[in-house]
Amino acid sequence: MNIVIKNGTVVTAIEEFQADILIEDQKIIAIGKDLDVRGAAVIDATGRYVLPGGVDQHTHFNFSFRTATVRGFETSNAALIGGTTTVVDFANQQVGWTVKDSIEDYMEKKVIGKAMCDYAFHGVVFDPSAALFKEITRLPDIGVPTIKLFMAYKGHPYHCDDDSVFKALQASKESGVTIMVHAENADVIDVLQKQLLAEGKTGPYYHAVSRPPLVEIEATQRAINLAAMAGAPLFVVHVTCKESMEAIRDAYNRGLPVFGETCTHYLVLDTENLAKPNFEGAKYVCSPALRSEMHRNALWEAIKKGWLKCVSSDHCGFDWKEQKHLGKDDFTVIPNGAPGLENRLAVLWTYGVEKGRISRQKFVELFATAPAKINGLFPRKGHIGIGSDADIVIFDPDFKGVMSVENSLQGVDYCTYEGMEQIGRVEKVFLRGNLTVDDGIFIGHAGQGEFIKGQPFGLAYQE
Ligand code: DUC
Ligand code: ZN
Ligand code: ZN
Repeated sequence: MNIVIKNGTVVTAIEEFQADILIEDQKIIAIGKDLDVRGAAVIDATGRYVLPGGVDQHTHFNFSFRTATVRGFETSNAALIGGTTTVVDFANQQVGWTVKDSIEDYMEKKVIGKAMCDYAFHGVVFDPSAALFKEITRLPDIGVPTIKLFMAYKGHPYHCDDDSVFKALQASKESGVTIMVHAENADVIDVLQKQLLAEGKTGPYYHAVSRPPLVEIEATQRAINLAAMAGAPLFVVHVTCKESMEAIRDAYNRGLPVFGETCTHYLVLDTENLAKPNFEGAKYVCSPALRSEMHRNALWEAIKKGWLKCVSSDHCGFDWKEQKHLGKDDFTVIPNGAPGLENRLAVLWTYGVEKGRISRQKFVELFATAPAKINGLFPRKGHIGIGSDADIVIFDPDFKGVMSVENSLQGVDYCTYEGMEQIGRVEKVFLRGNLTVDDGIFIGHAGQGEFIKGQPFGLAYQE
């Protein structure tokens, strides 16, 4: 049966207007006033904003840090109650395997039958062999036009050196693959970690001390130079500090195709969270580390002005009690990562739109449209337009509450934003035309999420 969403204010990345939206066979087929909607089920959105379903281009449903592994796609309904209908998840290459086989294996064992939101993938390099660099050119054939390299994490299986980053950049450009980097200087972090531990500085706060802004700034500048030498576009993930952002902005202004994102937690949390007593600080151990208010303000300006392209969650769900406590006596073994998939809309709306830092249009761009473009999913995803998937959020702007682990679907024993004010609420969500959240409650089922293939030559090749 067709569905019509009536009387709402439709918000896109460029405008907002009063209109009805007609949905048929998972797609938006008409937008306007006085549509012929005979026979359609009517959803009344009076007093509500009608937003495109969010695209979170940075989730780790599959990540391990030493022995600890994150919550998987069994918790992907958390995306939906948070207004995100598509995630682009980091799919790790297995050592000795192709990226293609690794992703197929991941899908078969951990995604299909479990995913509740739609999903696409970035590859993640674990085995930078000659075969891998050849394979990069073929990744678009499997609908994966992006691949990430970790410049950080010395001694971990996913650490990559400059040799690998440069070769990946060289391999990427002909076939429109976007190289993403986690930019931190692995050697300097390793030295600082060892020195701090030798001085008996073992608590979570020293995570930030071992990863000062300059380790990120240096690696970001290096990655930009490697990309320039390779003549390839570059996308820097989770940018946290002013000078890294400025390096990206200035490179772009010099004519280089260099782009970046930031993440929700870097906009509203800071280093002081890591100093919380009773090992609470471990909840905020993620990399790069949280920064000061000066950097937060610079990031808000950057997303408003378009110097950083989108805001992701870097969702990475390790429990505090069992998993973060592995690093009780040594901050270097605290699993890196924090959950946030469910809170991305609430944080951006409450602390961005409601505080007057960004417009509703900019919100939609950062939350849905730009990440869809970066990953070759636009205009199918991230947009309310004729022919787009009917991924639609009906948003109540009048709700007032707080963010909490209570009622969370993230499957993690804490909320990164516990107790913080929340204005507005995701009331209903349609995933390809199917009502999957109603009155804020998930009503869908495991396995309803579909694999969405990304197209090559995304935003990093276009802007
Ligand atoms: N940083 C995190 O905090 N978690 C996952 C991976 C990463 O780079
Ligand atoms: Zn990272
Ligand atoms: Zn990440």
